[in-house]
Amino acid sequence: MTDSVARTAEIAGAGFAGLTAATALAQRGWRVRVHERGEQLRAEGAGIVLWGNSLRVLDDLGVTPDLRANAMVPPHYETRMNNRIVSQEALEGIRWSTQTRPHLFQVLLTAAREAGVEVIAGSTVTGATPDGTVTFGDGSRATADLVIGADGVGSAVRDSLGIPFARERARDGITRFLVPRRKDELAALEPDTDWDNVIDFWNDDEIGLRVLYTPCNDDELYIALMAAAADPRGSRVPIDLDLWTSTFPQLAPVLKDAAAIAGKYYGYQTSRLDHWTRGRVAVIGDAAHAMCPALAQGAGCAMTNAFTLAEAVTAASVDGLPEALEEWERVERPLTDRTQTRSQWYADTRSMREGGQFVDDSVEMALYDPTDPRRHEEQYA
Ligand code: 3HM
Repeated sequence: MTDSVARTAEIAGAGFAGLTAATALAQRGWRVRVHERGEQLRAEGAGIVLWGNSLRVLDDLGVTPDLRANAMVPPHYETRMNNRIVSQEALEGIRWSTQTRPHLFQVLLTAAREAGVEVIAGSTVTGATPDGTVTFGDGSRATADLVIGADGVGSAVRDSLGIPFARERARDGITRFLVPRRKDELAALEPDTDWDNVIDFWNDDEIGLRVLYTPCNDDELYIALMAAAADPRGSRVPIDLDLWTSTFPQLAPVLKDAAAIAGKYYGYQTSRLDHWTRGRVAVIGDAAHAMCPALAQGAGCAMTNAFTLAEAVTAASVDGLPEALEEWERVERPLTDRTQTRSQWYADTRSMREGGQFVDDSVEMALYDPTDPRRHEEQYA
């Protein structure tokens, strides 16, 4: 970027996508404001698995040491059916890490502020126009060279632009909790289990419940309880402790903690937009590509696309920015589309329960390096 006056960006949404885009832009000389409609700046949700693609983005932002300070790399991704081990994948050659969402959020928020981003809580973006005008809930407006809608699955920015999209709901959904590890109690129940592994507990009885057990650090455990939306007992919140402990007795101590939390059941869904950009406005993250969580790539794709967008617009001229956004979508979107399709296929078929799934197409995004300037040369063509 050679302009003497800093270019400006207005971003709707202080989630992982918005904060990643904001930090990458500010680090490249942009003047950036992020608007969060919530009164508090905090992460929703419990734990999160990150893969090589998003970890490389975090490397580039300079936050990897902060992230690692409270994250872990479990020895295996273990899959069980009716408590029998189906596979134990060491994920060799695949970079990954597990952490809590509040930790990732704090790391990104700190990086954004250090880069000079202004993050404004309680500021609701109600829409945007292709010329770079943003409107706010209080009736005020702002204009910028670039507007980003990182405002989630119900994106006001996307809807105000009238971008058509299709939404598909899947059969299953999930309730997520952050609870204490209770290592000693779990070890007492199953001494031979390596409770540092991620363990994907499936069950093939008629109702088909599943618990994904993901340790995030020494003290905190992320558990995700999956059930069909049509299953009133499995999808109930607070959780039906009798149902879940009778199906997964080895997890009783941590299920008890989960039962004390109100919880929210999220139905899996996929949304596909006709376009991710219009003029000077782009949408990223769940606003652009909500996906089933099977590959744990919702936030990962969001951070990947946020980063590549920041690089693409920085390399463009101010006048050429709308075309640069279209070109960014053209080159970056196909991999996200494939990741959505793959994740939805796993959700529809529940075939993760067969284990051994982190191969071939399923790790394409995990192995992608959005920071590699040569990434679109032959191997990804
Ligand atoms: C990390 C992770 N992996 C898979 C799922 C799933 O299939 O629902 C959810 C997750 O949070």
